[in-house]
Amino acid sequence: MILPKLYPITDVRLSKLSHAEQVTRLREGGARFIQLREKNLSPREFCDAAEAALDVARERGVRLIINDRADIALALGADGVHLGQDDLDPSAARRLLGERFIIGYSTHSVAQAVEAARLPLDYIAIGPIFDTRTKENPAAVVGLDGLRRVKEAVEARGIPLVAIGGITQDTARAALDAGADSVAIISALLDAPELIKQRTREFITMCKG
Ligand code: TZP
Ligand code: MG
Repeated sequence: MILPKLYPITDVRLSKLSHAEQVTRLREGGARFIQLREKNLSPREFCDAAEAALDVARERGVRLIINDRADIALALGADGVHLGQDDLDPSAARRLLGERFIIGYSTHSVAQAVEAARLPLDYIAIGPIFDTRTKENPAAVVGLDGLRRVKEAVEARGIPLVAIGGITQDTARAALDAGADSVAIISALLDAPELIKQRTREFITMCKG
């Protein structure tokens, strides 16, 4: 699977916008692959919000990944699910979803990434690369050196690597140069809602260079 270099993730509290509105603005800026991340709504509420966002995504040619919830991804026919270390086991998610769905998986160390390389995944995320205030109780910072080590460890498997955590316009290039195939970003895209489109464009331009 080819991942776009920019992988935005939604955050309703930070942006003060619905998931659908965030997808709209991110798409206007050029994003084509977006994760819906929701840590505050009930599963039922998240499913409703995701359905509305998926309508926007389908209309505009965006692939949508659902954070945490394979059941919601399956029920809505989203493009995939992103699982953490405590979510449904990726092999179980693959049995549930089949080959058509994208499955991504969060890792926080070289050891976890090596373990992940054996699983039926479409991409592996590693982070936090830098300090982040967006995630509650983040694991220890991995750093660019850690990212390089993870790349070396999983390279032979040929699986795309997503860097996440504290990445900004100043550091996205370094993360890509250290081996990330894509950078996943929340606050540097969303903390000023009126700038989402512009910042998305800027990130995409920078990631090309
Ligand atoms: N997983 C590791 S760090 C992180 C997640 C979800 C938060 C990323 O947000 P930001 O604002 O880009 O640091
Ligand atoms: Mg999770």
